[in-house]
Amino acid sequence: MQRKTQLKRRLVWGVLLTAALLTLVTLAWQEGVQGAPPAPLTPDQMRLVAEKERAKKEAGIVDLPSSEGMYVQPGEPVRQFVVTIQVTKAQLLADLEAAQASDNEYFNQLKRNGGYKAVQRMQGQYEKQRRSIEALPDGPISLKIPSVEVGQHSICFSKFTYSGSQRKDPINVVFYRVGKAWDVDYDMRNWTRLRWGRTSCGSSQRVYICDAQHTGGWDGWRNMQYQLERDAGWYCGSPRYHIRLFGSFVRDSDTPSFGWWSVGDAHHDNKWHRCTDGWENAESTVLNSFQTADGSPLWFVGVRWQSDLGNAGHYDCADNDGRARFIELLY
Ligand SMILES: [Ca+2]
Repeated sequence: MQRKTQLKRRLVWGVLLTAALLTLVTLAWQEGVQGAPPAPLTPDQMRLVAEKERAKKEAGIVDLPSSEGMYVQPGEPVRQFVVTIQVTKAQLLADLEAAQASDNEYFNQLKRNGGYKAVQRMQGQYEKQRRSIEALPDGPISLKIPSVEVGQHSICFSKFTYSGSQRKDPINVVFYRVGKAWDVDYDMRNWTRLRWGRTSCGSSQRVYICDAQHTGGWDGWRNMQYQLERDAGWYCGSPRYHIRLFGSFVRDSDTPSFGWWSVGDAHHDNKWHRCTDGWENAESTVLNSFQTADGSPLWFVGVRWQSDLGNAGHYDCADNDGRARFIELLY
C-alpha cells in the first residue's frame, strides 16, 4: 500500500517537473525566436508617435498598410557577391558630371569658410576620374559592384557608397523595420539620446540597391536621401560625425522581413574633411544615439546586432572592421 502511494507521488512530481520544464523551454524559445515583446507605450510616447505620423503625412511619405508579419532576428546570414552592370562610357561621364554638379553647393560652402585647398583636392579627384573614364575603350563596359545579401533572398546593397562610379565609403549601419531613410532622419533629429542635425555640408553619394526580388522593386542606384552631422563646429569643414542615408526602393516582401530599411556610412571627418579619420567611433556614436548610457534600447528601438559585410580595410585615414550595426526601429 505504502509503495503504491510513493509511486503515485513520484508520478505526480514527474508530470509537474516535465510541465514546468516544457513551459520554460517554450518561453525561452519565444524569447529567442520572436524577441521580447515591446513594452506598451506611455501616453507621452504615444503622443510622440502621433506627432511623427503627422510629420510623415505632411512630408508626403506614403506608408501602404503592411501585414504585420515576422521580422528578421539577429544573426541573419550574409552572402557576399559582385553585381555586374553594363554601362557605356557616355553614361559613366554623365554620372560623373551629375556627381560633380551635386557637390557644387558643398564646395562653395567649404571655399567660403577657407577650405579651398580641400576643394582643389576633391576637384582634382574628379579630374582624375574623368581622365580614367576617357581612357576606357569604346563599347560596353562592365562595372563590378561588390555587394551583400542579408537574409534568405532578402535585402541586398553595395558594400560601399559611390561618387559616380568611384568607390567611396564602406557601409557600416543598417536600419530596418520602420527604417525608411525618412524615419531614420526623423528619429535621429527628434528621438535619439544623442541628437543629430541636417546638413548640406557634404558630398552627395549613391548606393546600389538590388530590390528587384521584392514586390514592386527594382535594381538600381539610390542617391543619398539625407545627411546628418553631430559635434560639428560652426563652419562647414569643421571636424564632425557625419552619416549619409540611402533607403530601399520598396518594403522587403520576404518572410521574415526587414520591413522598410536603409543603409548608412557613419564616419568622422577631420578638419576641412581632408580625410575620414574614424569609421568605428562614428558607428558606435550612431548606436549609442539609439541606446541609453548603459546600453539598453530606447523606447522606439528593437534589437541591435552586428554582422560582417566583408568591407573591412583601411579607408582614407582610418580602419573599418567590416562589421556593420543592424538597428531595428519600431515606430
Ligand atoms: Ca564596424
